[in-house]
Amino acid sequence: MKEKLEDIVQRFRKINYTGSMLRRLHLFLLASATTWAATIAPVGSGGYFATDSTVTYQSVGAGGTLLAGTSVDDAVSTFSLPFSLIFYGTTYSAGSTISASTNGNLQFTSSGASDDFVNIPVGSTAASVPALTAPAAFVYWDDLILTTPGGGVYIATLGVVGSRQLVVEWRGRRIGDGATGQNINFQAVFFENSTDFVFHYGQTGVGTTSNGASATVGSRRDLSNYTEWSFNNAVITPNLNIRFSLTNPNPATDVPEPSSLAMFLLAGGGALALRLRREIR
Ligand SMILES: [Ca+2]
Repeated sequence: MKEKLEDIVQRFRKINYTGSMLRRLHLFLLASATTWAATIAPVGSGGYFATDSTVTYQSVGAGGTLLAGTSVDDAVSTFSLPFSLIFYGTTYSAGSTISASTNGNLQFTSSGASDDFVNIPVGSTAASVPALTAPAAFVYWDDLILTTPGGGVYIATLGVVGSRQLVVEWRGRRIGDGATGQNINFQAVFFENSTDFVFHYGQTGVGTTSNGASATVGSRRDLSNYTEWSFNNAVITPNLNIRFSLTNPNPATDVPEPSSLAMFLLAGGGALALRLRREIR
């Protein structure tokens, strides 16, 4: 039996509503399920492309060894590399010494590193005090204080010989944030037999200085060759993972990849509309 025109109109409304909802759902999923992968190119030559992703943060926990002298405010301590690594084309052999500042950066020098708490842009010619001139990884350069319970810089070597990871983890808070407990932790990770390295963030603070709003993030060989991910910009959020690589892993930058589920739903909405057009003819 043929449907009455009224019934067809009712079905049209219902199907059209469903299609509209699917389109809205698709847009929602596109916005929420998309993993943005942006790449920032280096300034100068021989530098690192920095690309972000989201990876669940994992503290090294008890597996880390507290670096002596770092459970304080504004200090530098040195440690020995467990394996050879290359930073900006220079090889630092296993056993060689580099420096960690409690204010969130690594400096590839065995002496004279800076504990400056006033972060400046990666490529700034303004002088740090004391001078910060060595090649550096600015993991989260801010005025941190690592006197919180369990605070400090921790070193861990993970994995098996040949594919080990060196993890340097900071635990503390941003000075002046009104807190007493740890609300910042993050890592720099270096890989044996790879020139890549990673910055990874767990807790990223509280209040107006949180999420990198007063921090410098990037890497630098010198003032002509560097990569600046961010400066005083609240873009450093929990689980952010930034990989530094000598080659661009992501030539088509800033293009979000829709999830397959969203594409499926979009296709579903289109199929409904097609069916609708057939039915009302
Ligand atoms: Ca400090």
